[in-house]
Amino acid sequence: MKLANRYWLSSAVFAAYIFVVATNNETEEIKDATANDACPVRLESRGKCEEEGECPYQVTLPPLTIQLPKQFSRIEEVFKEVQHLKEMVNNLKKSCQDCKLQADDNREPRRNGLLLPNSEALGEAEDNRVRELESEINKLTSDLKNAKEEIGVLQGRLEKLNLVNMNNIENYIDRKVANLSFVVNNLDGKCSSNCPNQEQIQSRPVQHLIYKDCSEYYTIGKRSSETYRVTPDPKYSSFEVYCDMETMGGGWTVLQSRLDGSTNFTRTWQDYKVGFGNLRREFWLGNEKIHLLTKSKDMSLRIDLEDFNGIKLYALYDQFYVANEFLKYRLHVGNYNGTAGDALHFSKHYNHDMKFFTTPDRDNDRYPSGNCGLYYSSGWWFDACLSANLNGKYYHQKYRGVRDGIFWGTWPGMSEVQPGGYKSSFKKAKMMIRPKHFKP
Ligand SMILES: *[C@@H]1O[C@H](CO)[C@@H](O)[C@H](O)[C@H]1NC(C)=O
Ligand SMILES: *[C@@H]1O[C@H](CO)[C@@H](O)[C@H](O)[C@H]1NC(C)=O
Ligand SMILES: *[C@@H]1O[C@H](CO)[C@@H](O)[C@H](O)[C@H]1NC(C)=O
Ligand SMILES: *[C@@H]1O[C@H](CO)[C@@H](O)[C@H](O)[C@H]1NC(C)=O
Ligand SMILES: [Ca+2]
Repeated sequence: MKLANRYWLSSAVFAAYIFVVATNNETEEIKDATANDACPVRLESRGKCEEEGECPYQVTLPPLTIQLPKQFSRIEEVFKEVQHLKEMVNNLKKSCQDCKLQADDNREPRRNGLLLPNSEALGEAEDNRVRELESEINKLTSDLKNAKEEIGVLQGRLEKLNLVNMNNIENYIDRKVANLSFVVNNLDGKCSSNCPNQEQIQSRPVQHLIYKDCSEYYTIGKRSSETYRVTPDPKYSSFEVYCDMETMGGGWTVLQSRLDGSTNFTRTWQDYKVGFGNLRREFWLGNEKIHLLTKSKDMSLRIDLEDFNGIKLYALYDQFYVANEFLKYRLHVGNYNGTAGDALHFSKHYNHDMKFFTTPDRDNDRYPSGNCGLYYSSGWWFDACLSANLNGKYYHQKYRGVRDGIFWGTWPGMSEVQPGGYKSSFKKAKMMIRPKHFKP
């Protein structure tokens, strides 16, 4: 109701103003016309009337009284009212802006509703509420700061706990494994001495059927590098492997091969577990098979690398064992010898020995805030993250960006920064094993 009233008043004032202007303009035009008519009464005595515009004259008009409609007497009143309204509107506008700022900070619907201005007394109340809200917000802000600090402290403690637990678990597992190996060795010894007949019966017919790895095929005279069927543990089924019968005397069971990029090595835990690719070209034999092969005998690992300049180097490890899936296919590698450098034990901070296997979908690495397998598109015994990764992407030449290619950190010139940020890759990589005491 009040609003409508105000609107009517403003309109009336506006109309009146227009009217006055129009009147003034008309009056002026009439005056001009009168002046242009020029000298209705002329005083000729001075004779100075030749020059135009300097004509002295005198007009006497009868007294004039204009009767204005009585509403005009209220004009002053109306102006005052308008002034008042204007001030009010300004006040409301100001308090409304405050409300808006407040609302942006504090999205509480109930408060928002109350902030709609609808009386003059509201201005002061608003100011008070604004101050109240301000102090409330200040309080909340400092509370939040305290909470954040507390969270930081808790996070730190949690990380410490995690580390402690992890170390405990690792130590526990190591002790258990050592114990189990000890027990198993004892049993083996007992069995071979207590049950010689049984073993002979078993081994005689078996000898021609079961070959544990490529070295046994070599021993029976096989000399061509080919795929052969091996049975490293009679409790599990046999499987095909590729045998290298040439390198350093031969008898090598090949675990991994890269040579042209025909096989994608960005794979899941399951793929790395059972193996993938083509045994005659590029492949990963499979962690389960690698475990069985390295469990049955003490194995040496040989890694052969060739870069795009035709340089060929190798790394030989006298000790190589991959644990079972329960132990996340943990790597045990040691006693380096060779020409390519010991990139698996690069430094205290980059050491792949005793690390779990990690794939893009299974994070067992030592990098707390991410998955190295995902970042480097590979399955590998990542530390945090790598000084070697033979399962990286296959690049046919130098590449830029993330160092997710095939990588061997101790390769000559590998760690030097190349112009343009280029990284070198490898043309060929191969991993293969042979019994430690094998003599070709
Ligand atoms: C009178 O009217 C003319 C146009 O009609 C306008 O240009 C002029 O500004 C007006 N004068 C006044 C004093 O309002
Ligand atoms: C292995 O474990 C058994 C039983 O848990 C225990 O009696 C034995 O002393 C342990 N041996 C070693 C070498 O820790
Ligand atoms: C390899 O496989 C991954 C995962 O399936 C895929 O994202 C990627 O594009 C593949 N790379 C190539 C070169 O095909
Ligand atoms: C490395 O291999 C070479 C050649 O087989 C041998 O002479 C040398 O003793 C080996 N070194 C070690 C540390 O095993
Ligand atoms: Ca991680």
